[in-house]
Amino acid sequence: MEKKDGLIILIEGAIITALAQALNYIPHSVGASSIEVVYGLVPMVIFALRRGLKPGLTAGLVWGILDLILRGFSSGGFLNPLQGFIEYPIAFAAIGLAGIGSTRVKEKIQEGKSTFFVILIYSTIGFFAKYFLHFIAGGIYWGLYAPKNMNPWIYSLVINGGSFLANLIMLSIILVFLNRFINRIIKV
Ligand code: 218
Repeated sequence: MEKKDGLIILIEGAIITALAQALNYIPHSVGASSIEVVYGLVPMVIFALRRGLKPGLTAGLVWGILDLILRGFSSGGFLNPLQGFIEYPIAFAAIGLAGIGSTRVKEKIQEGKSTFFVILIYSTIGFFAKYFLHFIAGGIYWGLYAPKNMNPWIYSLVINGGSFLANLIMLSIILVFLNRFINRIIKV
């Protein structure tokens, strides 16, 4: 890789991170629940698949720090330093795990085959890692918000498992709309 390529990846990552954060200002809770649809997850996993694991993890990490500063402290998403660390920098970085599928997706593009399911599978890995961390944090720290008599871990499973599924559905729908362009977006 040339020095120039690294700079282009860095700039691309900065633009994707800014876009992902801007999308966080579109209302995204499901009904009155704490289940959330995070539109920025889509550009983030696409970036991870396009540029690979390390850029994906890094962009996620920066997004997490940005969201903590811009929204976390003021929205009540930050409860204490360890919880904040797990649910923002770490959980957001975990989205970048989708990048382990970068080579596989590009092989599919090269073979002229559909990339829909490979993109979905590797995005699922990133989404799952993120919401698994929120699930753990939820069971430990968010039990107070559970309906009376509901076990905190069940509550956390409903909210974070629900968010995980809601985001997978949202991604699938957007992938259908992006069908004609997605390979050109991922191919470098
Ligand atoms: C049950 C429960 N409620 C709330 C949270 C906190 N949480 C969940 C998902 C995503 C984020 C990051 C900001 O979008 C946060 C802080 C939880 N873990 N569990």
